[in-house]
Amino acid sequence: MGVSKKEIRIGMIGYQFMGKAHSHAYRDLPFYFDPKLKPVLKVVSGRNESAVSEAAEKMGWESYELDWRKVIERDDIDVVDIVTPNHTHAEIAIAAAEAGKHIITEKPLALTLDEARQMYEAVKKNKVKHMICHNYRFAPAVQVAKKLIEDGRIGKIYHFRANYLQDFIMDPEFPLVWRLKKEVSGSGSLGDIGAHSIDLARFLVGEFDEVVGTMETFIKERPIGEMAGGLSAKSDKSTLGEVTVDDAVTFIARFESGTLGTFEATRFAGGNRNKNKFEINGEKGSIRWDMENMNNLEVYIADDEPGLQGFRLINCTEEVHPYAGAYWPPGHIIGYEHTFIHLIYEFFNGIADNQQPAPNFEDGVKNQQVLTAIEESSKSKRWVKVSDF
Ligand code: 4PW
Repeated sequence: MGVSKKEIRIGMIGYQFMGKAHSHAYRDLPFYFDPKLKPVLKVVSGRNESAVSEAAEKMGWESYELDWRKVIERDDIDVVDIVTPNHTHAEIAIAAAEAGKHIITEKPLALTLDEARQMYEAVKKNKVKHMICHNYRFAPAVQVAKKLIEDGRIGKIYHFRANYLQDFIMDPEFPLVWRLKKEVSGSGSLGDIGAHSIDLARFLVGEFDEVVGTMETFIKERPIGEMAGGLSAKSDKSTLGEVTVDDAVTFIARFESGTLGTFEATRFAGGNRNKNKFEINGEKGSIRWDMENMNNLEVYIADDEPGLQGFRLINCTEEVHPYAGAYWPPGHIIGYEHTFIHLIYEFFNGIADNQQPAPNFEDGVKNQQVLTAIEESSKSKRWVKVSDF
């Protein structure tokens, strides 16, 4: 028997869709990787006792609490994980930081840019480590794209083109869930899925300079209802309420590097369940990625031999591909849930090494500045500088 590893004790606030993804990551992380700290699933919290106790039992949490404040007060908790709707992030994160807990939160960082900044100030002041769950950065193929760019294989980047397309609310009878209420979610497609494209763009291309965009709400009223796991929902269909967020957003951007960006985030792209994709065109080549085929990266290198030019398909499942070697032999693919394992691996190693991993609350604030600029542009119908916010 080796020396036993130092533990890291987690308290998770919330337990639904993202709670399931995070719980799975904590459980599987030590199975595939050798993190510097061993996760212990100490406590999960939620307001509905029968639902939270069932979730605790099913997902392997040692205990549950009915009030998130109790989790933060506990001495046996090192990390607070926030997987609740967006309007609760700031209050929980600031209280957790004041209590000296490290924090991981779902995206977008907060309801507003102002709240996001307060969260970032709180983690800096209390010197705790922090991360935001932009998990798609951690797909091995996206990491390979990053390396190709950093190694100069694509050269100067001219275009970043991203679409994040979903269709789960196209039915007008899909209820008015929290994701469709501005006071709970902050925005609609923009912050829920557009924020991921913004994060991928910042990761791969760099900072945004200015944006111009337009947002639309196609279905203005819906039956009152609740999320019911994943992206499904249930409703009573008798009462209607107003949808106060965007169903779709389209925007273009200029990056500080001179790259031009073209973006679309919508929940009205029928047939596209979770089509999160980007294409990058540079002076020496191009790169394409699509979440629904997340193990593959398409790469075009302009100085390939004439006659053999075109996009090559790289299945990023080999030992040489970031994170992939921890799993299976080449060609044995991984999935959505594994991106969370990689993110949490970096988080725990960062805590152990006293290094701040990314994406973190600073990235969350920068992302939220872009979201705010797009909303402002959609209202004013003009180009908006991201640094104005
Ligand atoms: O990553 C996506 C999200 O940010 C998820 O697949 C679903 O859509 C859940 O929230 C958004």
